[in-house]
Amino acid sequence: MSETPALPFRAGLAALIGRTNVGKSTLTNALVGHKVSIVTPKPQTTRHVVHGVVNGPQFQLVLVDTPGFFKTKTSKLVTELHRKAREALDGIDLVLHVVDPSREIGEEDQMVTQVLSHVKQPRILCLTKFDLRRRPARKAWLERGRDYAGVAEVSARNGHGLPELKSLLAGFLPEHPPLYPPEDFTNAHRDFQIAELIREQVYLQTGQEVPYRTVIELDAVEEATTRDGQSFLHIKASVLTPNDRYQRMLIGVGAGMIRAIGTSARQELEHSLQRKVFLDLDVLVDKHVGG
Ligand SMILES: Nc1nc2c(ncn2[C@@H]2O[C@H](COP(=O)(O)OP(=O)(O)OP(=O)(O)O)[C@@H](O)[C@H]2O)c(=O)[nH]1
Ligand SMILES: [Mg+2]
Repeated sequence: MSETPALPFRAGLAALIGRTNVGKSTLTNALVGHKVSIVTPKPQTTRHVVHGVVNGPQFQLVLVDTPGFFKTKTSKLVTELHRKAREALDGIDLVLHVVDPSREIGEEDQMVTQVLSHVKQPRILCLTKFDLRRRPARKAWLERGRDYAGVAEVSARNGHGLPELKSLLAGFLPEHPPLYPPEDFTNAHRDFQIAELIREQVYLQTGQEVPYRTVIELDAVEEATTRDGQSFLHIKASVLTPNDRYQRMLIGVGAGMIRAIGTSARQELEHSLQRKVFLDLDVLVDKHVGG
């Protein structure tokens, strides 16, 4: 009786590239099963490249979530984000071009398509937001799918097509031992994740321009104990912003804004860290914070 040879283990990196707001971070989180990257309805949410790890029976797929491409009058932040997205292509095994068929194909999509037409790695086209009924650009994207090594249609919101996408991507990974220990689901350190969860609330709770003029600084993260012996994490952080006008907006009338940001950030932090958190949040002017 002949034994079936064991399947080789596959591991590698897949970069999610696309226009801003298509759902790259939401898809990363849904595939990983943990929140490794923050998500908001505002463009240019992701500022840093984050790895999310998906472990399968015979593979480890490392997703590289990147800042989205965004066309605007060039600001330092946007140029920097584009550089990060391009750099994320170095040393990766395959590219997942994430697109949103609920929006017409625009200039930013063309820009991404053009950047990706030069990459040597296999490219997969992934249409997101399958749960939305109106997807006017679906047909046009599917036609463009001919130029890719594979096409997937998914919803990160209801899970449609996610197992199929995982298998599709895993098939393109090289034979390689795991890159991360099986218990890790991200390369991000705890303090980075804490600052990101606070930044997410700044994005969610403030108006159009404010979030882009902020940076979160962690001043201290300390173990502490209440008088009745309950342990908690004491986090002291500051929202830095370049001038008084933004500072006033962030603080809000009667400190209402910063209090709302603080309350929801604390709830998110407690959920993510699975423990009690005390968050002490300040708004400070730092003229070096740009945008
Ligand atoms: N209906 C629906 N909405 C989604 C889906 N995936 C993402 N979204 C929404 O799309 C918006 C943008 O999602 P993100 O994951 O932050 O998009 P992104 O591509 O990472 O954006 P940047 O980081 O700014 O480049 C958010 O409001 C998400 O809730 C989906 O599958 N279905
Ligand atoms: Mg993102």
